[in-house]
Amino acid sequence: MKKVVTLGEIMLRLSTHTGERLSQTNKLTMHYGGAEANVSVALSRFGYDVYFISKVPNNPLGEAVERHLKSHGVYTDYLLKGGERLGTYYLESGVGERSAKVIYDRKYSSFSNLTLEELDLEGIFEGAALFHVSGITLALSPYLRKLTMLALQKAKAYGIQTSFDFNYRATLWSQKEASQAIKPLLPYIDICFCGELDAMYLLDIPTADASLTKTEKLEYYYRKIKEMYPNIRYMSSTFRTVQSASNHKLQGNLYVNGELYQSKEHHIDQIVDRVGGGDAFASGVLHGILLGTLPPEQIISFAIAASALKHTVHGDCNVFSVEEISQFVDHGSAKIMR
Ligand code: KDG
Repeated sequence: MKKVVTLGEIMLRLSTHTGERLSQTNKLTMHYGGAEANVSVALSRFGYDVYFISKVPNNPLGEAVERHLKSHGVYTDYLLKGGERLGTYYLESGVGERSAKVIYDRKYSSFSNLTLEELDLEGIFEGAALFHVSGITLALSPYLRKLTMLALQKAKAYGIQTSFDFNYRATLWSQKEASQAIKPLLPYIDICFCGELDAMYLLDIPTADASLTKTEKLEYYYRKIKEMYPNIRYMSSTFRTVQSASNHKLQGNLYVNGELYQSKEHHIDQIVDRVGGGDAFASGVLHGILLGTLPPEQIISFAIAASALKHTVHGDCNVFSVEEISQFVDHGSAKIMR
């Protein structure tokens, strides 16, 4: 199967139970998260040989993380050991009108302290079909910004497709910092996950005419990005229509060869856990592109079905197979899987 390389932080996630605030709870549930780690797990489950580059502490938590990755078939050859601690985040569950809340505790993590000297990029990309990374990695340290640039350059030198998810997190860095870090990388990107807000606030594209529909606005932003970075072959994002806290509609967008392809809307009438929905979507798009034979309409339908299904299970990872997602493509509505 094709080889995929990713670079990012894997974190411990501790979530409160429904109806409990972090400040009052005495019971937390463990999961593992991290945008690129989630994509790695999904693509590995789809059958790819995924190599996850990261660093975790040499302690039982580092071991647990490695076991998690391996249990999903992800290769940990480039999972360095050492440093101070595993990045952690807390998820306070939302109820009704009260939204869920993410609280990071990831400063001084082993991954964020990774230095350029520790990782030899030589050989990692040999034989790979795709390298994927996200803006979260860039936000964590100046070293990781440099490492990401070097990795992208190396991947391009090997003729490998590259994918970048903006994944802007306002609690990690400012728009200005993100913009300055992301812009120089885009000339090395083939597949880009970004939406209207990324285009406006991180790429400084003038705001679309207010009279346009939301689809026309997205087409306008994607056209502008393509003018600035003609190397980007695919751009993709989701539209989310919020009906109520647990009831959303999701639609996928994929822009390729000057055309915007849209999936039908998936109606999720009982959201269990939204976290990782974007990574499940990105994995679906990447799978469609890596197959090399799927028309854009089918790529985007598969990706949005993968994301809708992710909303029905706890944890950050997409744990559905290609067959299950494919069967779900024609469903209008996502229900809890028991
Ligand atoms: O995309 C999901 C991620 O946001 C989640 O797994 C945690 O990587 C994470 C982050 O930094 O927010």
